[in-house]
Amino acid sequence: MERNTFYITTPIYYVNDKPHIGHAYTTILADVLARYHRLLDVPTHFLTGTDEHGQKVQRAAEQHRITPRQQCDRTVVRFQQLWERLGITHDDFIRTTEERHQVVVRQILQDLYDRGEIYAAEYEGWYCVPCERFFTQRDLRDGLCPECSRAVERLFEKNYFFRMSAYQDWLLQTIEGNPDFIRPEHRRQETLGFLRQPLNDLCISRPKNRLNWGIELPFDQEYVTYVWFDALVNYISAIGYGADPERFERWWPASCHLIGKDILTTHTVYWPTMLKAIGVALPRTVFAHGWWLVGRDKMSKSLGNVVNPMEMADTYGVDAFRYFLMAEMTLGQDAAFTEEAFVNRYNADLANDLGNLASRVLTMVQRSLGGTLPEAPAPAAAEEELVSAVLAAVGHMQSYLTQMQLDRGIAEVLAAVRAGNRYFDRMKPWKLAKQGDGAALARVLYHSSECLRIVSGLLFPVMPGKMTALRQALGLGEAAARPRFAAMAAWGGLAAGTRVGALGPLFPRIAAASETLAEAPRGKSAAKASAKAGPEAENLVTVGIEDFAKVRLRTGVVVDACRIEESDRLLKLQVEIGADIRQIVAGIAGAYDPDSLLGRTVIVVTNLEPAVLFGVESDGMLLAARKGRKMRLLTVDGEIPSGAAVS
Ligand code: ME8
Repeated sequence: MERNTFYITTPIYYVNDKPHIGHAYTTILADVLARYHRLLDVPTHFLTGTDEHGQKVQRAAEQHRITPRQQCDRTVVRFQQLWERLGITHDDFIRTTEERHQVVVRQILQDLYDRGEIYAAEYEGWYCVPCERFFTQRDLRDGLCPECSRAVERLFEKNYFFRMSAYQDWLLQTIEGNPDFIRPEHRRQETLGFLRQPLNDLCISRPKNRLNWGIELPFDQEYVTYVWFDALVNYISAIGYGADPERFERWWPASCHLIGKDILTTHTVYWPTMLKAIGVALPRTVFAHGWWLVGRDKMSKSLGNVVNPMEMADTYGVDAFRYFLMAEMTLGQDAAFTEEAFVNRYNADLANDLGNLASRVLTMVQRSLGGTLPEAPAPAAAEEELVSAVLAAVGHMQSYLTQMQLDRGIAEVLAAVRAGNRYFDRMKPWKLAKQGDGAALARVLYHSSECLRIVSGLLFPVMPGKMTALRQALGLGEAAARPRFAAMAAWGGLAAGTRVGALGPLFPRIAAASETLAEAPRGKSAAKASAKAGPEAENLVTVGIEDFAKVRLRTGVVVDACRIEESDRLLKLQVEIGADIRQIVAGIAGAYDPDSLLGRTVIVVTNLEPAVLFGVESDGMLLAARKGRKMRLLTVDGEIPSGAAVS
């Protein structure tokens, strides 16, 4: 990040099939990194695209009984539509069938051929069709392809070779002397290990009688270019190599080629030697991320476990999907995708922590301050923990970005969100409102809003849609969709008089599959079933004392209560439970006026999973007795402090 430009690339994806979660992951990650650099005011160029030549695409076309060109044109749209849906902000999308790319590939081939860097030779070796790669006998593992463990074919043919072996020592030294070139470190070691074995020359051609879907060699019409020798060039052809020197100089060398660990050798051995041969500087970093597994399995069509990113975005929303992928994977390691993990993280981080803070703060600014922020009061001792957690998150996010530890940066921001919730609980603004302490109330709401301003900016690259909505509600106007790191690093950015708007639930809680099942018996059919079965049916389920003991019951005192506008059944309560204040939504509006509840002692289930009702978070449940329409809250028989255990 010490450079003044940031050029990031994704692999260009094969158009043999529709995109899956792996493609979505790399592209979202590149998008998040690009967006963070824009927040830092670093001129950024983000390239993605499609790899349209080669055997995989030709095979897919044959299977679909269409031409390779049709295969490309049909499939590329699926990638482009997905990127649009996922909010990807690439500056350029390159297709290797475009003329601007093919010209450069031909130019490089001719140049290398003219200088003897490419030569013709009879080749005999093992060829893996799906991987489109040749292997020597020594490379094979148990006689199978070392990459995909499938059967290999013996091939004899004339081909063209790039003198890659000549660069072996140079490449070893370069990688040894430049720890940032391949990241993370264990991938650097993997390439170094590979390079300590003899390095062969690279076969860069395919005879047309075997494969004709590719860029024809400029010096032999009987051959097309090996798809990798064509594809890697996209990183320079797209930014004007050989055509627009000024543009090329502006962006090259790339700051980061982001790749999956599957394509390490091509990017850290083939590509640097190709660049060296044409006299072009190496990219600063090739970063290889880990693999998304589905549970414990590799994702594969045959296992039928391929995760469709479009479906995830449709079911859970684009931002939540982006958030999960970024927060869950420690960059460089593998991660497991399960919907259960997704729902758990969503509910914990987004519904309970961030969504809760946003809804509490915005609602109170509306209700108690008429939606207008006061003059910025200087933070005092009470705000110390909050301000330092939030500003520390800004610093951490910046340094974790440089270290490519995005998940850690996000964890720091979530820690700041939790500090925001703690501050709110500790300062009890609803109490201040009741007591009519306007100055103290304004101060708490200002600082809570300020916390939201900064954390929403920090999370903007990950969840641009939701964070823009939150920032718009915070009255940030133009800056809502264009946060800046510089503006986040200083406390007090919200101007006095800022109009704060209402916002629906940002992240409504998702009911986990297990909860849905647990809820089922409460439905109509269950009620009917138990009515038919008679009163004794109620006794069918018995629980042991150890099960009953799992339910945590505490006394609480209602300190604030109001109606929920859209519902005539629900009240929103703030309940003090010992040192804690919980927001609880209770279906008691038919039986109690809000004001009549203030100061009452109630019994609260405190370890129920939080839920969102009518967009309002509810963290606990009150106990009540009911018969028909009549309902009365459970309370205690005499004085006892809030927070007392009930058993
Ligand atoms: O290799 N987890 O294209 P490709 C995480 N055209 N990432 C995954 C993944 C998974 N399970 N599966 C795939 C090619 N990816 C070449 C690249 S570049 C000059 C040419 C991601 O369509 C990951 O980024 O097979 C991986 O490197 C890429 O998809 C491979 O995509």
